[in-house]
Amino acid sequence: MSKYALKQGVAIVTASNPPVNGLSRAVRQGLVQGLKQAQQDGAKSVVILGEGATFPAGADIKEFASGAWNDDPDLNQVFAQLDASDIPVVAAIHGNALGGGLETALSCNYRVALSSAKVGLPEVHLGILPGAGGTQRLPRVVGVEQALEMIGTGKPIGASVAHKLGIVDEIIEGKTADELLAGAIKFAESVSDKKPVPRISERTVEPVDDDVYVSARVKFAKIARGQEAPQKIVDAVRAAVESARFDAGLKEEARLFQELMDGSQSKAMQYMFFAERSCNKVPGIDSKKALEVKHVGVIGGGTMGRGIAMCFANKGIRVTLSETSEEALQGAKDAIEGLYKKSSAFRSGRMSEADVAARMELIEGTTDPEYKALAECDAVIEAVFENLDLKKKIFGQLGKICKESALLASNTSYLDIDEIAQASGRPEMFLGMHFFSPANVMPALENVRGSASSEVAIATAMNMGKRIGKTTMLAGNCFGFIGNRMFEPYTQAAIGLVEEGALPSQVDRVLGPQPGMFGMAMGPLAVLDLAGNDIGQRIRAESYYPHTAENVKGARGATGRLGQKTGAGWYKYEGRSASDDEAVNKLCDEHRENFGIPKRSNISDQEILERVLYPMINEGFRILEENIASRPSDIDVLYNAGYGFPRYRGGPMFYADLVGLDTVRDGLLRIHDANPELPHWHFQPAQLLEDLVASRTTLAEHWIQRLKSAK
Ligand code: 3H9
Repeated sequence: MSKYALKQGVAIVTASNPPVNGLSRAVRQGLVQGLKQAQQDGAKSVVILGEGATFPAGADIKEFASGAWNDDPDLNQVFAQLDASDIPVVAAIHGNALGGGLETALSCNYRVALSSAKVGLPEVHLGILPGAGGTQRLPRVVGVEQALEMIGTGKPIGASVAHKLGIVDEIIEGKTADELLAGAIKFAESVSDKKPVPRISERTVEPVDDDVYVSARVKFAKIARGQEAPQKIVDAVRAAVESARFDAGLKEEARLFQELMDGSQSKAMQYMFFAERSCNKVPGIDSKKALEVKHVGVIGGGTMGRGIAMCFANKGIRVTLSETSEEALQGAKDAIEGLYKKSSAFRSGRMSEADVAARMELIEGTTDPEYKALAECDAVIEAVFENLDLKKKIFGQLGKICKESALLASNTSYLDIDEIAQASGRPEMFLGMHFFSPANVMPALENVRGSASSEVAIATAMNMGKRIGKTTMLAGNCFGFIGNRMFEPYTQAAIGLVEEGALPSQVDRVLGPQPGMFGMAMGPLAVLDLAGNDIGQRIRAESYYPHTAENVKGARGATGRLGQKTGAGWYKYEGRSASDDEAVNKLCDEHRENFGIPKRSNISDQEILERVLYPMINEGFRILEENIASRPSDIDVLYNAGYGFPRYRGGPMFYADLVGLDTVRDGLLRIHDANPELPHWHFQPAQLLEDLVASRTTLAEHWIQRLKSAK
């Protein structure tokens, strides 16, 4: 809804829809009514603002799924009325004027803002374009090039930049919403007699060379691989220049907007928007129970430990890094400093020498084998290599030395959390915290609850993830937890295809980021080479996964070729550039001969896609059956943030609904029938998948029902 008041002859219309004043139908109606009331009251000008902390941050995204975003009055109808107003309308911006919010402001005659405010058109991150005049009005203010940059990247800008660009007419001194309103009323009074009222829709756009559109297309294809919205944004902005009239441009924008709204990419990205915001909120866990963490111990200064230490130092949290010798400790610290200085933040000047020094000062060191320096830490994260006995020994000692309230966490990516927890002697304060390599860069954090982990421990670990800016979700304890357990059948299937005769580059091309392909950030075999093929072998040897025996077959082909670090794995490497290697083909020939596997030359892209993705999805269903993940959306968020699953496909579980659960189930059975030697477990449909196919229910519908009946 919106609120209305009249002060000193100025009508004040306040959009009110917490938490971000999204432009729901009620808010849209309120804006229209407010304008009408202002006319009836003979107001000399109108100020529009948002209640609480922000100007409207866009259309109410919750209305997209139901279609209510389109109900009368829709945003274009509201903006047509704003545009037609003879009384000057001033948008008073604080917080975030994003998407439909900025479009509201651009439909007003003037815009004022607090200096702390941000404005932007981020619709591209939802798989759509600004559909209420943003692609037509913004170029009329800032020119085509700047508009393409803002709309195509979706990055908001600060009020002072917006002022320089002419989006904001005046910056209001002050910090609070009250100061903004007072300044806006003053501004509104100063323009109330100015005639004619300025309208952005009446401005013209300066044409630009074709090159500008071409280079925008090339840039967006690179930074938003596989996404349709950025390319349509270029079309829409071009329409602002080439349409004979403003109305005609708006019509073209609406057409392109609807095409995107109807497509699967926008549905996936809107789903991800809410999934990313809910994954940190664990059902049944009260986040207020989180303990404060001011000092973190990190055990192990290898690649993972260094990255983890950096995550905390970046947020001003004190770290004590434990290594086995002074030399190793110094090596780790030097490496961390080197990483800071190689970072784009440092190279671009956003991080100064002094910033690096301040972070390095927060990272202390210890080489004491009894970890006495960690006794007062609020949390200790172990990041040594994957060896169960070593981890048990470390936590046995930490259990003796650390203060009682300390959270103890292992960064293991596969091992049994309960077994390590028991060794600590305080399993209720123990959790897995699975960071992804490199931990200072990768956005995902998979926390893993043990059978005894307390609510306090879980809330503390989830809160730590939030504080260090990670997309954090909670998994249950099993081999590989959510992420690596699903990754196992995925990579095994990729290896199996190579054994049968596909080239590694063929498999990776089908799954990978090239135009028109599936869109994973990297193909599975390239990932294995990056991680090191030895790691997977060792993990399988140590694992308690009940189906390991079936899996090992595939890994043999590349024995001795450890990946990028040795210059050869599934590919041969010159620097980082990979190419297919005759030696791998030979190894596979020998392997086929030894195991009597016939060589195939007709493996299609579609077969590759199904054989690699469906067993991964199937494992996701088992993970849900076993309550290892509490929601399908947690799996999807983890797969995007940790494994490079394309966000515009919504994650493996969303993707399963998209292709149809019956298609996935039938595909699994078909593959298994055609290849009976493949691991049965990977291709036997999970019970939950079978049940949903039988009841003709999507996974999303099933989960909504499940949540309702749990209430
Ligand atoms: C659009 O405008 C289309 C038009 O061009 C054309 C239409 C025809 N609607 O992110 P946070 C919720 S498309 C509904 O954690 P922060 C969010 O789910 C829109 N709900 O806070 C969360 O709920 P909960 C273009 C929304 O402080 C809560 O608010 N605009 C919306 O870190 C807090 O969110 C955008 O794409 C919304 N528009 O960041 C802006 N926005 O507490 C999207 C947020 O239940 N929003 N919620 O989990 C953002 O970028 C950030 O939320 C913002 C605040 C920067 C505003």
